[in-house]
Amino acid sequence: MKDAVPQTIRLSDYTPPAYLVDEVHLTFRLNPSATRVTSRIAFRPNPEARERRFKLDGEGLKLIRAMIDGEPVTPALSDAGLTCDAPDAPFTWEAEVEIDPEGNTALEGLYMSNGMYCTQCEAEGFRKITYYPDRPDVMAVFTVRIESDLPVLLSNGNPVERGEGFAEWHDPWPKPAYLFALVAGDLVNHPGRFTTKSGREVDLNIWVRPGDEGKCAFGMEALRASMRWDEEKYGREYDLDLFNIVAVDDFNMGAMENKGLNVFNSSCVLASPETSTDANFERIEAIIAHEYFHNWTGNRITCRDWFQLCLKEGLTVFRDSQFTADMRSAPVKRIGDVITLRARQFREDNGPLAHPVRPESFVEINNFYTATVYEKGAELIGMLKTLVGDDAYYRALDLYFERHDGQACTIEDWLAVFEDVTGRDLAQFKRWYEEAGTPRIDVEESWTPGAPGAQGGGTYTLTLRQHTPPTPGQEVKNPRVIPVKVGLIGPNGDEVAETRVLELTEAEQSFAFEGLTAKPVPSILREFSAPVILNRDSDAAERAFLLAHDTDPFNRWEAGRALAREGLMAMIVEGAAPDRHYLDAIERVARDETLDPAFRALALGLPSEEDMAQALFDAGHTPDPQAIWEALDALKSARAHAMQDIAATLYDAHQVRAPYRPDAEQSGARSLANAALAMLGRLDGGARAQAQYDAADNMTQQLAALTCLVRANAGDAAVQAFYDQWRHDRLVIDKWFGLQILNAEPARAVEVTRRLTQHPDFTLKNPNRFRAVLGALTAFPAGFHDPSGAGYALLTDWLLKLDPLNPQTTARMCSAFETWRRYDADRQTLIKAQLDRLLAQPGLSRDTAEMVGRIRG
Ligand code: 0A1
Ligand code: ZN
Repeated sequence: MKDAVPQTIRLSDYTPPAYLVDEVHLTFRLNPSATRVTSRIAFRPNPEARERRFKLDGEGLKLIRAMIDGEPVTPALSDAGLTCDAPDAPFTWEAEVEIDPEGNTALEGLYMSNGMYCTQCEAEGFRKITYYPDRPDVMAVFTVRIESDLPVLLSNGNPVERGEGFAEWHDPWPKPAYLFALVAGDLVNHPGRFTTKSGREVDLNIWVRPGDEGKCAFGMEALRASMRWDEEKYGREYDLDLFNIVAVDDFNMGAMENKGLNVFNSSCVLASPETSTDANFERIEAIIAHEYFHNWTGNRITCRDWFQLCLKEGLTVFRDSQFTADMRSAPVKRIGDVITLRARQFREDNGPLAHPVRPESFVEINNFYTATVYEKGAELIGMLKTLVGDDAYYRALDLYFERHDGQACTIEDWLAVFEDVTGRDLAQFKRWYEEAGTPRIDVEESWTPGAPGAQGGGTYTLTLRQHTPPTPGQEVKNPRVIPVKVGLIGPNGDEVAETRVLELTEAEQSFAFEGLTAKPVPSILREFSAPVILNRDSDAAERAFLLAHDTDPFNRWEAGRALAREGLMAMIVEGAAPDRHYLDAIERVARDETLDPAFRALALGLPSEEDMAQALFDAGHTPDPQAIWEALDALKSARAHAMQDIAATLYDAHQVRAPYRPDAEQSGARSLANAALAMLGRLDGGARAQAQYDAADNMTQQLAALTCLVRANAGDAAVQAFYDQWRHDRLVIDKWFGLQILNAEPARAVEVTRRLTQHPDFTLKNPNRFRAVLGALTAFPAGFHDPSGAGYALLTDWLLKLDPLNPQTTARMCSAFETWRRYDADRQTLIKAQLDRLLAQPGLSRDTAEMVGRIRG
């Protein structure tokens, strides 16, 4: 257990470290239940320190001995670390501790996964390995010796020496302890090579368990592409002779950017056509890029403290989005990013867990690896780039790398490089980092025709008003600078004003477009140029017009989405029939051969249940998850009937005959064909899906067919066959668990989940498996929010079981309850009872207690 009284850590309390570290020598004598770690650390007083107290972080360590400059010392120990008298001059600290990797189910620090030793040190895991100033502004050069009979012994940096039963590593780049890594096991590697632009030869490896070596080729190519891209786009070159990636089955997050030794959740690196979907391939490519890009944005330049997390995460997410846009389709990537932003970040920003992109306080930092820090953090970089322009953006980045290489920085440092390059005052922009909440922009328009007979004398005026609702602990919000990209379309469908960036800086501001011959239709917030909610009264005809004519692909998609959402609202609130405008307009898009199939597939997507719940709530209604599901179901059926001819044509026309490739072109074709298959499955009882299932030679096709069969209630045999075929493959079986829940009838979802938690392959020890089952239930609102409260109780039962083993994953999963206040009184009572049940649990972890406490309010 961590400290008895959880402390709130505040940004305003930051003080520089009392001592700095120049060098660290670590020796690990690996043993599953009793690993010995000896450390030799060169400390020196920090001239910037405000007080001189020698204090080291440490958790769950058995101290065997400690020495300062060779003399034994007896430090004062606490749950959180130790303090000791120390010289006011440079000195050497030596300590030996014992730790228990096998008993470490929290997966932070040094732990074991299937017989392999592995570390996870971000954010504060290093203190579970040895006593150390475990804070990112203490950067040091590490030398590591690993003693073990295991065949593969890895750490950061370059190998120094390898002998019988040991290996020694040296990382020349000073780094904070959170980037330390060690891996030891019976592993095999998929090798590769990369020559940097200056001619440095770099050895690349992906290390996996024997049997997985056939699933590394795609990851290796993604790594090489990322290395090349960072050189070309940002001028950033790799800085060691070796880059290792390791796949591990038990991992709390997606992957980790440890210097020269990235550790990946195996679901985020292993890929093969037979076992991975197109979406998996795209995600793997993006995560490999993300971790690689951290080498400069995160590792070479790191964060001064954890409040600055968005400094590395927002920027790195932005960079990996640029990479995917370049590798694949930029509009498709943007649409996908906005779908996730709205689903995860808007949900967070409009509920009890709302916090600024740079939070001001936390109890447990692990609870702040959030959509707000990552995804909204990336949106902030995108806005900055829009405001200063591309050229200034890249000049500012050059200055950032030049000025801050080797440093631990803050958001102030980041904004200063933009101010210095552009001369622009970014004080107002900084509010985006400091104030939580999603701004709303209301739009009003007016049209003044030109004098009679005068061609092109008309003026169109847009008035934009911004306001941000209060968020917990922040009642008052100030106007922000919001870049709003706008273009205008004339009545005949031609663009009459190209995209221009309106800078909204006031609470209310008007922008005039002159020289127009007729009243245009505005296309506002093109490319989703700011993470805001845009409110504009519009009718179905105008939405359909933009869906047909907008030159901005994002807004074209957005028009279709709005049309669908408004039609669904009318179905739910007024009992209306499916909207003909929507059905006609979407059919035209589906038929439009000039459009990218991937775009058409996205346009055929419907708002999620979560989108609808938020939209209903914003419009003053109490969302009913079952009613939302039924409306979506009815619209899908109406659409399937209305489009049956075109669906069959699309399905046939987009079958991919060439050998499988996970690229944008093929995956776009498959996604359109599978969107058509889903429509046809509502009409043919799953006949086509069964044929596709039987013929499938890749996971994308197999899973799409299986999903369709389960939805059509015709999947029992295929579900069993799928399990029999893939029972040896953990990652595929995760999919098998999830799809049965996500595609169940809502009234059966809790029962199906409960049954699957009894399955012999279900385990609490593996976060992927836990998320595949319980996470699927929480991702299915109509099932999770069953009016009986059975979904809430089942989730809570399992959270209570997981918490003593793995607080981090438990705490993250609690966000399933974050929207509770938008539901009816009965559901609120049921959820509150479960939140109270969690809080009443003796010994509840700090992670979970903080999350539940914030959610409950
Ligand atoms: N820095 C990693 C993500 C990560 C964060 C925390 C972790 O444990 C608490 C593990 C990984 C990234 O952004 O990829
Ligand atoms: Zn990251």
